[in-house]
Amino acid sequence: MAAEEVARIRNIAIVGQGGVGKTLLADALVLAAGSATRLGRSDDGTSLFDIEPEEVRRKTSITTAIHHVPWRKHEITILDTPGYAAFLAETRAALTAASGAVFVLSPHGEVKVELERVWSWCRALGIPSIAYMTRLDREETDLDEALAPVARVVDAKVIPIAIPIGSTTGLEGYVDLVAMRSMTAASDFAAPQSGAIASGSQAAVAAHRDRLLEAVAEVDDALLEHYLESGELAEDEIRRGLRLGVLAGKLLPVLVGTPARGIGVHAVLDAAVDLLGSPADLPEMEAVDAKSGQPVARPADPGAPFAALVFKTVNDPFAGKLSLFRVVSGRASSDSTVLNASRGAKERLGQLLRLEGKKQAPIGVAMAGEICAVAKLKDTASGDTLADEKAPVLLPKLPTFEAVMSFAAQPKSKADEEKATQSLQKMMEEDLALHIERDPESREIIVSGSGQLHIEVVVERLKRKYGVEVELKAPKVPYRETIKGRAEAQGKLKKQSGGRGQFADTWIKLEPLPRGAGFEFVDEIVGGAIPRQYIPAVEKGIREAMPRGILTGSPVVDFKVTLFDGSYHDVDSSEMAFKIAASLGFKDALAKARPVLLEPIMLLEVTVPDECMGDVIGDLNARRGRVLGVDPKPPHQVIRAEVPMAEVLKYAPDLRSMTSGRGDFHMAFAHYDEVPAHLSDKVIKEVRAERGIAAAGE
Ligand SMILES: Nc1nc2c(ncn2[C@@H]2O[C@H](COP(=O)(O)OP(=O)(O)OP(=O)(O)O)[C@@H](O)[C@H]2O)c(=O)[nH]1
Ligand SMILES: [Mg+2]
Repeated sequence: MAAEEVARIRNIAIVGQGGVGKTLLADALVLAAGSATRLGRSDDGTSLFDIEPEEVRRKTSITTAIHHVPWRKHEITILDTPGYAAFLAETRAALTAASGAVFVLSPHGEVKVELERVWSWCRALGIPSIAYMTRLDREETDLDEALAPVARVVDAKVIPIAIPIGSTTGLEGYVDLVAMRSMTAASDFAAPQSGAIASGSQAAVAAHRDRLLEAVAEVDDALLEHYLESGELAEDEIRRGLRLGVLAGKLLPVLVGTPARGIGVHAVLDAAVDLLGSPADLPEMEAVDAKSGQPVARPADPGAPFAALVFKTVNDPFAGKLSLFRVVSGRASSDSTVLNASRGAKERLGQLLRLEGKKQAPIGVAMAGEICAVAKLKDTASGDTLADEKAPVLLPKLPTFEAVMSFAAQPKSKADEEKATQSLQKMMEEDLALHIERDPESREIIVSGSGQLHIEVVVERLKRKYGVEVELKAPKVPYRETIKGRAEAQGKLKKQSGGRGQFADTWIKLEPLPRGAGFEFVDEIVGGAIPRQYIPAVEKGIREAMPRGILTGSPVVDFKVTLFDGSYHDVDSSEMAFKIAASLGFKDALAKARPVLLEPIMLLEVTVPDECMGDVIGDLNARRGRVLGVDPKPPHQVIRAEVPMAEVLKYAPDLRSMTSGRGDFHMAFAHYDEVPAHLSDKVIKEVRAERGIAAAGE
C-alpha cells in the first residue's frame, strides 16, 4: 500500500535559463489542474510563485516557490526555480527535493550557461527530465532549428513528442506524436480537444513520428525487435519506451506550447505522471550512519527509518522560521521529536505544513518522497539532516557556492552596525550563496554573493525584513594569481642550535596548469629521501600558503607542485618542520615561475532599445569588453559580451544614463583571464595599497 502511495508522488522542478517563461508555465499548470481560478502572472504581481516583494518588483524569480496539485490520482508538487545565474544556488537546493525536472526551452534557439549548469546538476543527481518549448504563440518556429543548440549541450537524445499546429494568427494546438492525434486548445484552460490530424501536415508529422519511434526503439531490446519486425510501435509501447529512456537519462522528450493560452500544459501534467519518476525511481540518496560513518540504506520507503533533508529555510521576523524538507525515507509526523543529526540537537516538529504558494495547509504526516515545511525549528539550517533519534544518519550536504562578487556594506546609521551583522548572518541561513565577513583592517562588512543582482536583493531584504539600511560601496574584485613559467626551489628549515632542533628539507618543481584546473600535488619521492609520514605535511604547507600569493596576497590557482627530493633528520624532523619548509620553498618557486595576476571576466547580457545599440557597444569596447553576439528581441536587442569585472563594477547607473532608463542587464561570472601586461603593474600597486601590503623591496 505505502509503496503505491510513493509511486504516486511527483516533485517536479521547473527549470531553465532566466526569463524564458518558467513561472508562467508553473502558474498555468496549477490552473490547468484546477487548483486556481485564473492565470497568475509574474508581470502583474499575481503569480502564485513569484510572491516575495523583491520578486514582484523585478518580475523575476529569486527563490524557489512551491505549489501542490492533484492530477490523475497523482500528487504533483511543482517547484518553480530561479533561472538567472545570480540565484542558481536556490535552484540547486530545490533539485535535491525534486524527483523530476521540466526544462523550459526558448523557441529562439539560444542556450545559456545557466541551462548547461542545471542540466549537469540534474545529471549528477539522476533526476529524470523532460522539456517544454514555450512561447510558441508569437511567431512560427522551426522546431528542429530551435532544438539544435539544446541537443549540442545535452547528453541525452532530444526528441520532440509533439509539434506545434498554427497559422498566421497564432498557435492553435499541437500534434501529439505518441497518440497521433491533433490536440486543439480549448478556452479557459480546459483540456484540449482531440481530433484527426489535418491532411496538410501529415508529411511533417510522419517524419517526426519516424524519428520518435527510432529513438524509443533504441532504448530497449524488446521494443527494438518489435519495431524492426513491424515498423510500428503501439501507443503504450511508445510511452513505456519513453519512460524507460527518461529514467535512464537517455532521452529528453520535448513538448510544445504556450502557457499564456494554456496550450501544451495539460500535456506537461500528463508527462509528469507518465514519463517522470516518483522519488522511488531515483537513485537512492547516499546516507551514512551518524555514529560509525558507514554507508546505510535510506530508501524512499515509508517503512524505513525517518530521514529528511532540509533544502530551504525562510526567515521572517514576524512569522518566525520555516524549514522546508524532503522526507527521504520513513515518515514525519506532526508533534513529534526528531534529531538534527548534522548538529546533534533534538528538534520538536510542530504542525507539518504542505506549501500552496503563499499559503500553507496543515497535514498530519508526510511520507517518504513528500516535501513539507515546519515552523520554528531551533537549531536547523538549510542542508541539515533530520533523522529518527534511534537511527541517526547524515544525508549529503547541499553544495556551497563560491562567491563571485563582493561589496562593502556600510550601515546608514552607526547604531545599526551590530544589527546589520546579526541580520546578515541570519540571512545566510536561508541563502547558501551569501557570505559575510568583516574586513579586519577597515572593519567594513564584506558581503559576497553570486553577482551584483544577488547582493542588491540581499540589501533590499535586509531593509524589508530587519529594518536595517545599508549602503553598498564599490565591490572588491576577487583577483587570483597564477604562474606562467616553471621553476624549481628548495625549501629548507634548519634550527639546530640549543634545545630540540627543527629540520626539514624539500625540493619542489612548480608548473602551470590550464585555467580552471585548480591545484595538483605530485609526490615523486623515491628511496625514502623524505619519510612517507611527512609527505602529507609538505602538501599541507603548500595548501596553507596558497591563499596568499606574492603579487597581491590573492589566492594562487592553476598550478602543479611536484615534490621530487629532500632530506630529513632522525630526531629534529617533524610534520611542522616539513610544513614550514614546504611553504618557504613554495614562495621561492612562485617568485621564479613568472607569476601573473588573473582577473574575473563577466558575461554580460544587455537588453537595449535598437537606437541605443551603437552607444552601448562602443561603451562595452571602451571597458575592455568583447562583444560575442547580438540577438534581436523586438523592439530590443540583446548584446552578449565578456567584460572584465573591474570595468563593470558600477555598470547599472551608466547603462541607465546611456539608455534613458530603458536598458537592462544581467551579469554572471564567466572565467578568469590574465590581466593585460600594460595594466598589471598598476593594478598590483592599487591592490597592495588597498590591502596594506608593502610593495616588494620596501
Ligand atoms: N506571450 C507570451 N509571453 C510569455 C510566455 N511565457 C512567458 N511569457 C512572458 O515572459 C516573461 C517572463 O516570464 P516568466 O514566466 O516570469 O519567466 P521565468 O523563466 O520564470 O523568469 P525568471 O524567473 O526571471 O528566470 C513574462 O513577461 C511572461 O509573461 C508565453 O508563452 N507567451
Ligand atoms: Mg520565474
